[in-house]
Amino acid sequence: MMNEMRIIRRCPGCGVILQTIDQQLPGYVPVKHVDRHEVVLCQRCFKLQHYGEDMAPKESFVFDDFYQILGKAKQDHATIIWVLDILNFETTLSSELLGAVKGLPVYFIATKRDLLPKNLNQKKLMTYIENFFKSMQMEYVKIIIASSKTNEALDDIKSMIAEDNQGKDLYVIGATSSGKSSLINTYLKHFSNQTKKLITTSPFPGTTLRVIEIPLNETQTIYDTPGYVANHSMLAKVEKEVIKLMMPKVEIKPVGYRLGAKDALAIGGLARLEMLTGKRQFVYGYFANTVTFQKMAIQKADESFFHLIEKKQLKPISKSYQKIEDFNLVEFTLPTKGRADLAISGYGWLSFIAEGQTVRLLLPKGVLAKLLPSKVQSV
Ligand SMILES: Nc1nc2c(ncn2[C@@H]2O[C@H](COP(=O)(O)OP(=O)(O)O)[C@@H](O)[C@H]2O)c(=O)[nH]1
Ligand SMILES: [Mg+2]
Repeated sequence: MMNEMRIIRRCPGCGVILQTIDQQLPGYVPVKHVDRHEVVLCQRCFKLQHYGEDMAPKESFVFDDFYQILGKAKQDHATIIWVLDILNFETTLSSELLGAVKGLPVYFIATKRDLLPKNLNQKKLMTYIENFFKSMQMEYVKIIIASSKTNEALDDIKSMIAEDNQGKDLYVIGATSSGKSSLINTYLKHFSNQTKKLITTSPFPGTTLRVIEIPLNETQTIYDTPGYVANHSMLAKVEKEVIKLMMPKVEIKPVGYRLGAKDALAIGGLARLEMLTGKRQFVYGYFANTVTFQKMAIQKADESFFHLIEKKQLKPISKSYQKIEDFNLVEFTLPTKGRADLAISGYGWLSFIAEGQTVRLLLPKGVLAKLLPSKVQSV
């Protein structure tokens, strides 16, 4: 009958139109549930609500012989130089990791400052990093904000090595790609080697890892270590060509999108934001300038996102993450006031005005996202 009205049932979780036909398509519910219940969640939302914790990515680190190297550092009563990628350090540290250097003097060098907006208040940035370590109950000697590209804070690093740590060996540690080797190279370029000893690379005692030994004088050596791998980082999940597109090389220009409830935003072909509740606002993305964004409706988000991936209309796109089964949907409740960041490990972060709203991220399986205080935007 032409004028017969049919009630279309939607999932109260995400608004998708429910269907009982194709398990691979959005809105699928087994028919027995539609028949039996008044309110039915689509399978995707059902899984999210019921197995959310099991499916949510967890921190995972690959240490190889990292602890062995730290053991040697302890024997040597060495000084630790812990290099932090200023864009990404929050998701590459854990209490367990930080606990491993207990008893040794630790200097944190937050490098790659040149990649953050220039006009940013340096004092606030320092307070942000200090507060991070306070929240981790981590003690240290000093935090230095630096850049191996612009030589920022090179003098501080030089005097730290020359004065604070006379004669002590220095172990440069940190996550892969945090900038350890670049920092050492920059330092060495401005350091006149006073010894006849050579820079050598050797398998470290008791390990399979190659550590570079750089003699500074007759007694003091810098060790450039391979560090450890944050396996939950986007950097550990995608192919080399994608990493090249994904890692910022020049100052990040934040991109603002006006988003309200029911809006979604593709962040390249590697992530998608979904705003479930809350007032319309400008959400800022801090990603490499090569990453492209596309606004879409949550209701059609799966269709739109994977269509864009298929047509190669987003950047970057990974060969390993092309289908809905390759991704996880995770949910966060933002704080009730101030600003908040949602960091996607190894990729970038989103900055929100926080008002207790619910947001979701579609992420490659195994990639970690973390809710953080605002790093760059003042409250
Ligand atoms: N813009 C910028 N890039 C950096 C800086 N330090 C390191 N990088 C880049 O970050 C990547 C990893 O650096 P690397 O020193 O090899 O890290 P490691 O794995 O910790 O030794 C490389 O592509 C470097 O060019 C920096 O201060 N500024
Ligand atoms: Mg290195």
